[in-house]
Amino acid sequence: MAYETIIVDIEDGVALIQLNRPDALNAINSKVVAELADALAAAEVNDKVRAVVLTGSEKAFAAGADIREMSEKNFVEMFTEDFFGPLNEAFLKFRKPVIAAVSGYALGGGCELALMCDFIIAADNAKFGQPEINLGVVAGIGGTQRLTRLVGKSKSMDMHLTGRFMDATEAERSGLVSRVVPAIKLMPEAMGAAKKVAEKSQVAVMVVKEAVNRSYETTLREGLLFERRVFHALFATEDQKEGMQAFLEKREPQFRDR
Ligand code: DAK
Repeated sequence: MAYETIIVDIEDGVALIQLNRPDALNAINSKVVAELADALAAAEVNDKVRAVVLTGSEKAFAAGADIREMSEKNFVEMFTEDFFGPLNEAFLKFRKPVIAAVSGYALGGGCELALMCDFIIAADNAKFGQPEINLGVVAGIGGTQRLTRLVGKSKSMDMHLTGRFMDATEAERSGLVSRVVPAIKLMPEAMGAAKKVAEKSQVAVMVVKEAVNRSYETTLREGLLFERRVFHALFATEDQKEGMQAFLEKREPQFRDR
């Protein structure tokens, strides 16, 4: 599929997906939703892709859902089209790791898009916010849920109720992002992290993603059991034998995803 609103490049096991609507600060419209969902589905079945980096431009990761497109819609249209539903589903289904590389604005649906990724690396000029309250609505693709789990109730309420923006330092302090780097170093940092992940055993990588995500869905007791069982299961792989043998032989492991 030829894309209009995103650019996809595959390099060294990493698919770099860049939002490409610079005139609208990468606002997410239905075309972006469809193209992102398609790119993820393609990445899932492409053996050359072992990790994904999702990014925007220097000024904006994404300034939210496209207000122009949304403004005229009524309830029946939103509901029957399940506006934004396919994007959420595409991320929930995607089993390889996705790193968000955020520079500039990540607002509303843009912040929520970053939150759908497995972790966020931010440039020092990043600004996160859930300003939907200013438009007379509420976050609708995970903000009230995912942001709250990451930063806690008080800060999440503050963000959603006041619509204020959080800078990169506050975002890192609050656990929203995993690293902050100077803007100029954002892409090397994110691509470097993704390439590092791409070198690991893909089976183990996918198990890590499943296990960490499971912690949001279950009790601690069940989560601990799930983790222990998948740990046991990895002893059925050649990569576990190789990884441990390589350590003992003081060499780099050669994983074969088996
Ligand atoms: N949508 C459409 N166009 C946008 C946009 C957006 N979200 N954000 C910016 N743009 C456009 C501007 O209209 C402008 O276009 P032109 O006027 O040049 O044609 C261009 O991008 C540059 O923007 P500015 O001129 O405003 O640039 P500034 O540097 O002055 O300001 C800003 C940057 C990011 C502070 C400002 O653009 C801004 O406040 N943007 C809106 C931010 C926002 O409110 N985001 C939240 C949107 S609501 C759901 C589905 C979706 C959602 C919820 C539920 N369900 C299905 C359940 C999500 C909702 C949202 O995300």
